[in-house]
Amino acid sequence: MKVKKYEASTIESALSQVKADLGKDAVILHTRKLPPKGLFGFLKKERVEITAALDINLIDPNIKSKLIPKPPTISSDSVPPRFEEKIGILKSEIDDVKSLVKAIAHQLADPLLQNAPDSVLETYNHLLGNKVCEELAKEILLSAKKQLNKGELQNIEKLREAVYEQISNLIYTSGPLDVPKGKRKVIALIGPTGGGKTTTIAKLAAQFSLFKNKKVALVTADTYRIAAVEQLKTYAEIIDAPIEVIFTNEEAREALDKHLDKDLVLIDTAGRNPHNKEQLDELVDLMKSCSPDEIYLVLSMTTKLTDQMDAIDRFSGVPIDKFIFTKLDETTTPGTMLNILAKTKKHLSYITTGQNVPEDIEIADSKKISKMIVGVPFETTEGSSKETSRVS
Ligand SMILES: Nc1nc2c(ncn2[C@@H]2O[C@H](COP(=O)(O)OP(=O)(O)OP(=O)(O)O)[C@@H](O)[C@H]2O)c(=O)[nH]1
Ligand SMILES: [Mg+2]
Repeated sequence: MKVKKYEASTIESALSQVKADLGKDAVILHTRKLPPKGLFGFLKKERVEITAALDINLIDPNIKSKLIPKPPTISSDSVPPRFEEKIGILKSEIDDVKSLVKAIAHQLADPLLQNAPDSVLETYNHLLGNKVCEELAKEILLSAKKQLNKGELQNIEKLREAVYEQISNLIYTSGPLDVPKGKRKVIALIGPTGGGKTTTIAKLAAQFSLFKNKKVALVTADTYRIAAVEQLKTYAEIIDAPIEVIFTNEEAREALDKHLDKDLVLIDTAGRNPHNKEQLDELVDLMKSCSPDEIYLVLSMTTKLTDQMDAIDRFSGVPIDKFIFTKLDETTTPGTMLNILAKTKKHLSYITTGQNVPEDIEIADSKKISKMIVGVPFETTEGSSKETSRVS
């Protein structure tokens, strides 16, 4: 039952309103005269009110069709998707809506983003898209905002430039591995499995021996897989560097004693599962036996941030000096680097950008990484990159 009130100056005009709206099946429930309203009501005419009702099941189909929306029609030539497909589509649409609502809620709740110019929102969303953490993205924007006047803030170019500066300041880099003459340097690379340790050792060994004329020796503690030893042996042969394969901590010490005359000794370690305590304890013992001058944690940038932070946490039993970030060529989320460096305040030494030995390695450059995050494409063929890749 649908009940409605109609008001007009005459009963006829009220009735015609009822008929036009509810049709000829409408039932008049009540009529009454309305007294004139207001201070000078006595000067105005009376009005009429009709209360009419309609039983939706009895009404004229023409009127009913106007009152009840038709279900959407499916064209005969469109094939309805299968149930699972429909569910899949719905799920992804729900996910989209959820993230949109989340983003809007954040933007509404945050004083920085509330009523912010489009340039700020666009840059914020860009940073999030590159996987910079929300809090960090806001901090960066706030600092950038302080550098700009109102007009500059609305100019996306100016804002991005300021954001670029802020990000550069948050990326701590160590510069290249320092290998002074006459003082042997021992470096160990550790990290989760498959991060690129062995390939990076080969790149560093080749760069230092071929381009810097340093006397390099390799030590591998990765004896779990035959292939791992073979992998490093092959590189050692190519660059004509001695290689020691060590099974025990005692052998590690002996191997290092054998190469006191070298400029650089690079120790490759087996990939460790960050959740395997026994493996991590072994690594801690090995590092104590070797006592390298510097320990580098190698992390692949194709790994999720939560897994990387978890690995950093679990490897913290080993005194890590610096990071090497690998597989930059494969990542679409360069903001991850910033999150790690801003959070840990540790220095980044090298980045690697491909599988080619020895060329796909560069000394970490905060400005270049900042460009990647802010949106300028990563220029691996930039004029100076060949020079910087020579680990000088
Ligand atoms: N795309 C790309 N692939 C890389 C890079 N560095 C290493 N890789 C590849 O990643 C894979 C694993 O590299 P490894 O050097 O064997 O990694 P690892 O950390 O020594 O592995 P484990 O010893 O098993 O822990 C290989 O296929 C490498 O060619 C890089 O910068 N970019
Ligand atoms: Mg390896």
